[in-house]
Amino acid sequence: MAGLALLAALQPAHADTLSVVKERGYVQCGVTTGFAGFSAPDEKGQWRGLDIDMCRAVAAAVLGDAGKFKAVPLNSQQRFTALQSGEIDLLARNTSVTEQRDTALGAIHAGINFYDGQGFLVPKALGVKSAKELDGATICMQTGTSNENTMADWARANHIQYKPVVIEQFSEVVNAFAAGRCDVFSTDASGLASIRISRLKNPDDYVVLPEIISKEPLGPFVRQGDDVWLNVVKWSLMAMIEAEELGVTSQNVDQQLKSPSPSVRRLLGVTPGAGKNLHLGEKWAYDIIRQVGNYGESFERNVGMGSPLKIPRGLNALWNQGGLMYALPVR
Ligand SMILES: N[C@@H](CCC(=O)N[C@@H](CS)C(=O)NCC(=O)O)C(=O)O
Repeated sequence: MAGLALLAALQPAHADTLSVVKERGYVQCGVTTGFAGFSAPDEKGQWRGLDIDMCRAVAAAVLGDAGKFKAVPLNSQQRFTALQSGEIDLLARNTSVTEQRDTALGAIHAGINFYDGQGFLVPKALGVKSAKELDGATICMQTGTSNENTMADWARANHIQYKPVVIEQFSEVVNAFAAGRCDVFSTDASGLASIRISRLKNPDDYVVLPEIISKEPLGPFVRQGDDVWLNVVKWSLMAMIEAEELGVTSQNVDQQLKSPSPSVRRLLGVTPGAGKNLHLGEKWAYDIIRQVGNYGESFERNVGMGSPLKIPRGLNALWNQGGLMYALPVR
C-alpha cells in the first residue's frame, strides 16, 4: 500500500502534455521575470527572446500558431517546482543542463539552445582585470542558480576567499549590484551581457572579466515520463537548427517547398512522415520556420549582432562553421 501511494506520488502531473496542450489551445511556457535577449516583455508587453522563440516554436509546431503560448514568469528558485507541479508545460529559461536536474528534479532536458559559461561583471572603477584578483570580493548571485555552486568550487580550487550575497529576486540582486552592495555579479556570460545592456544605467561603467569558469549548456526542460512531449520540444529545436543548416529561412520557406533536396522536403513535410511520427501535423516544421525563423535568424534577432546584446555566435555557430550547434537529422 505504502509502495502504491509512493508510486502515485511519483506520477507526473500530466502524463500526456501534448493532449493537454492541444485541448487547452496554448502552451504554458516557464520563462524569466524579464531577461532581455532571452525572455522579456518589449515596450508593447510582447514577450521576446531566444527562449521565447522556443515557446513560440513549440506553439507553432503543435497548434500552427506561434502566438499561442502564455509566458509564465519564474525566478530561478521557482522554475523546477513549476515544472514538477504541472503549472508549465515547458521550461524555456536560460537553464543549465546538469546531471542533477536531469535526474533528481523530475525534469529532463530537450536539447541545448545556447552554449554558455559562467563569468563575472565588475564596475570598471574597481580596476580589476582578471578574476584571479577577486580575493576578498563580495559577489552577488541569484538564489537557486547553478552559479552559486560553481562559484564555490572555483574559488576553492583557486584559493580565493569571497563573500557571497545571494538574493532570490532578479531585480533585487541587480539593484544590490548597481548600488555597490557587492563588487561583482556572477552568472552566465549571456546573462551578464544582458544585465549590462538592459539593467544598468551606464553600461560603459562595467566590464565583463575574461575568465569563463564553467560550462553552462542552456536548454529547454520538460517533465520526466512524457516521451511524446519530450520529442515535440526536442524536435522543434532541432528543426530550427536543421533549417539553418539547410539554408531554409522564414523568408524563403515557401520557395523551399519546391526544393529538390530530400532533407528539405522531409523537414517541410513535402515528403510526409516526420509529423505523423511526432503526433503533429506534417507542417509542424514549416510553421516553426515561417513564423519563428531558423536558429540563426532567432539568434541574430534576439542576442546576436541584430540585437543590443551583440553576442558573437562563438560556440553557438553551426558545427560546420566552427560551433557546436548540430541538428540531429530529420529522417
Ligand atoms: N544557467 C544558470 C543561471 C540561470 C539563472 O536563473 N540566471 C538568473 C540570472 S542572475 C536569471 O535568469 N534570473 C532571471 C529571473 O529570475 O527572472 C542556472 O540554470 O542555474
